[in-house]
Amino acid sequence: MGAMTASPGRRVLLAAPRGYCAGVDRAVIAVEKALEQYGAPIYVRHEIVHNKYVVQTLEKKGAIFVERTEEVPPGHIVMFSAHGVAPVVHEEAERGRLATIDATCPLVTKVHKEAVRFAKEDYDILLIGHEGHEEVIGTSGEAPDHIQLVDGPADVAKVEVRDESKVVWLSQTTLSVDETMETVDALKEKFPQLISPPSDDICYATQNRQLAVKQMGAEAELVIVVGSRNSSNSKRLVEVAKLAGSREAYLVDFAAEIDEAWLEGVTTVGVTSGASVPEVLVEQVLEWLAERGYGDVEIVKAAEESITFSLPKELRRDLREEAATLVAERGGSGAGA
Ligand code: 10D
Ligand code: SF4
Repeated sequence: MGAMTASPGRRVLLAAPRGYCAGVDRAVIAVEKALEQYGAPIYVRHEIVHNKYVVQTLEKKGAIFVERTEEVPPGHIVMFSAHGVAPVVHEEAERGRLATIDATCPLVTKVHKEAVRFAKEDYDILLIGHEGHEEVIGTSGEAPDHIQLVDGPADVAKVEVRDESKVVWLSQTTLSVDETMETVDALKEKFPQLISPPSDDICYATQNRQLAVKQMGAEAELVIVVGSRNSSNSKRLVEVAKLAGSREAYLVDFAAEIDEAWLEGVTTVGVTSGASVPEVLVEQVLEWLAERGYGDVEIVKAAEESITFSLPKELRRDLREEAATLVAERGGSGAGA
């Protein structure tokens, strides 16, 4: 390997923006703050964000990740992940005598509210998203009788609605912008009166990361996206890079997963990361590349981001006390702390 070098011609294009979005930042800090304020364990329903490193780091600090609300013992605190939950999950927590902290991203909550509003007006809601993804499970749960999932353009043929003059589309926040537009075009062809969401459901962070990777995909022969396999927005970055012209694009959790063979005949390497990825992991990838002659780093800037969200309001209350009271009033073996 040797020292860090910059071999002539070889360079790295580094996407900006990349990595943490405002919703992820808020959710990760919320777990850390809950651990500080209330002590371990803090249960988290579903991975707080879809990143292996984040989950492992929080586990070491005392977070316990579960898939089902029922796994949390009565009298404990449970946090809901940034991807959002259906109303039935709040009911499960209530039945389980749990104090809750909701780390759902406000931009996911916005889509939930749109779903509730259009369902109230008795629209058929076509929710564009990936089947089985946590976010669409949560959004669909707001109005299961009104919402049907459309998983890409190929799904349009099977869509049926009750009244063609009352149809709206909504979407998951982390989709490919271009593929979503293809799906919407196909839906509009079928239902010309289809209405669009009042504002973009695909969030600013998803859009900006795709814009940046598109720019560098046109120049880089190889694009390395840092992100986990279950991260929808990270996976979309790999697809967008390839469509933009990069010969190859790969998703890696850690620098150690990069294969030397990917570099064969490559002069320009693009690097970016998903919205759930801490910057330290990108730094390690840049070091790995520098050790192999790709030490020149040029930023490819597609947008400026300054948005931040305030922490979940529940962090301002004494939740240990609340959880203990729930158990004292309604029975069940409590947290004992
Ligand atoms: O899979 P994904 O892209 O929806 O989630 P990830 O946790 O990787 O990134 C943050 C995005 C969220 C919480 C959904 F908006
Ligand atoms: Fe929120 Fe967008 Fe980040 Fe999802 S990707 S957590 S919607 S800001």
